[in-house]
Amino acid sequence: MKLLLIQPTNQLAILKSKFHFIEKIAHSNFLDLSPLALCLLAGITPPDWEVKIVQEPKDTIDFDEEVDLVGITAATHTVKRGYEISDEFRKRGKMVVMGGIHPSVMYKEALVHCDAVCIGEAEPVWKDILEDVKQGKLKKTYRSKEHFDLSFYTSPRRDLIPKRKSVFFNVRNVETSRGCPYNCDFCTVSIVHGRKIRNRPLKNLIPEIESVEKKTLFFVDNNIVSNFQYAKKLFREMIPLKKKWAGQAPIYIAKDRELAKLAGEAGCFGLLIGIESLVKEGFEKYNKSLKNLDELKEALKILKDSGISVEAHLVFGNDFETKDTMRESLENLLELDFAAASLNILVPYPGTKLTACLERQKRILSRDWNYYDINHLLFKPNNFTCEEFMEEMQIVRKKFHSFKAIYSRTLSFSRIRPLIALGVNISTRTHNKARFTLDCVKEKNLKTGEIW
Ligand code: B12
Repeated sequence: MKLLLIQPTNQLAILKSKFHFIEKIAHSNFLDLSPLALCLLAGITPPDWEVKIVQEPKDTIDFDEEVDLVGITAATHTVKRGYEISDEFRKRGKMVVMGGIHPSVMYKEALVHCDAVCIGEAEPVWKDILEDVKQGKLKKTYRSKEHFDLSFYTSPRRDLIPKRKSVFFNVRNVETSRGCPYNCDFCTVSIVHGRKIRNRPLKNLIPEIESVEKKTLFFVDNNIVSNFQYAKKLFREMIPLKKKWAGQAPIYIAKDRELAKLAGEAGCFGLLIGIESLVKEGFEKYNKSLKNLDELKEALKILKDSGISVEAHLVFGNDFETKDTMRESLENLLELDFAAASLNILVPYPGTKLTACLERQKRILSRDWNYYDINHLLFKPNNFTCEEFMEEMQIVRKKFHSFKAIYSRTLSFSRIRPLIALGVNISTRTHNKARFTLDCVKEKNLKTGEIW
């Protein structure tokens, strides 16, 4: 039996990279991240199945390939391409199962395009799906009652990732935990992975880390230090492995200096940290543990002294947002010692409380999932017209990514992998330029009538 596993890309990204030279290079050569969900599926697939992994846009799909089952993973911004791929295979009589965060939340929509949807984690149901394919009695949906017990975690088949020469940053994704206890109104993570944190036993995780052939890892956990004691043990055991890694953590990691120091010693060179907002209204809304600039400055210094640079993730567009809060956020951002920043527009992902609220208020402007990529405005903002908000967003992004600002950040991080800081900043600057449009609003497919 033959199984083809596919990670689609975003359709707008394909389009942009056709016209934008640097986008094209960035897409194909800047970063090579392993498709963890697909490697995991391959790892739990019985040996009588031959498995192939295709990762867009680096690999090309052969729709005429002889396969018994196609599996497609998708987030919201990649799901339209996922549906397109699924439709193509089904036209040729192939069976398709979809999974991942978007099909899990929107399984009825997904079932218009595929034969079955795996709602939530695959591990508890994957063997049933394959068995049902063999028997010719695939069900429409598969959903496990319980979350997967991570002590039974099987190593992902990273050997199936096609060999590619990535110019700059060749990374393998690893996970140490699943679940998120917070139930943020804009986030979908707990819908798939649950609200209870589950950590992998170290005796199962450390040999996997050791076996990864690449030196650089990315820990995909929502929070690599969700359990301080576990994280300290993990970092101590990682020191002799001499890996380099980045991951995601809250800023309060710096509250425990020993933890921050151990992370650095274990090879951490970068953390993506959800700062969300840098104004008083935002600190309150997101209930952040560090509530003023001085505390943040101190935390960033502790991390830098431990050899860790921080990419700040901020969200703009909340109802409290005004021109003044956006400018103040920018000023504060420039004052703080971040190596990089992702300046995102709030996205009303399906299944979230935020979306339910905006829907009630009839403020959603587009349900074209291609635009659900943090670069597009998808709802009517509170204190702005769409144009005003986007103009302000341009100013914030442009100023943060001016060449002068990038140069001084790279200098500031000259002791911590400065080329990565430079690469990330240049690539974000390029993405911002290439992807920034009001197209989705102009489509007016779900206009509110108030703005246009
Ligand atoms: C690591 C990560 C990243 C990394 C790496 C992404 C990558 N391409 O590898 C980075 C930092 C680069 C990143 C970037 C972005 N990300 Co991101 N990311 C994550 C994160 C934290 C973990 C993803 C992961 O690998 N999980 C581990 C795997 C094993 O879990 P899984 O994918 O859910 O798979 C399981 C099941 O869903 C199921 N399954 C999945 N696929 C399939 C397929 C089949 C056939 C079957 C049967 C089952 C199945 O089985 C798996 C095993 O149980 C998630 C949050 C989360 N915890 O899920 C956000 C998340 C996926 N990202 C998100 C977003 C929005 C983005 C960005 C658009 C914006 C941003 N934050 O900068 C970019 C887009 C980048 C891109 N081009 O893809 C959103 C997506 C929301 C949505 N509804 O679509 C999430 C959910 C975060 C959030 N808070 O909302 N991301």
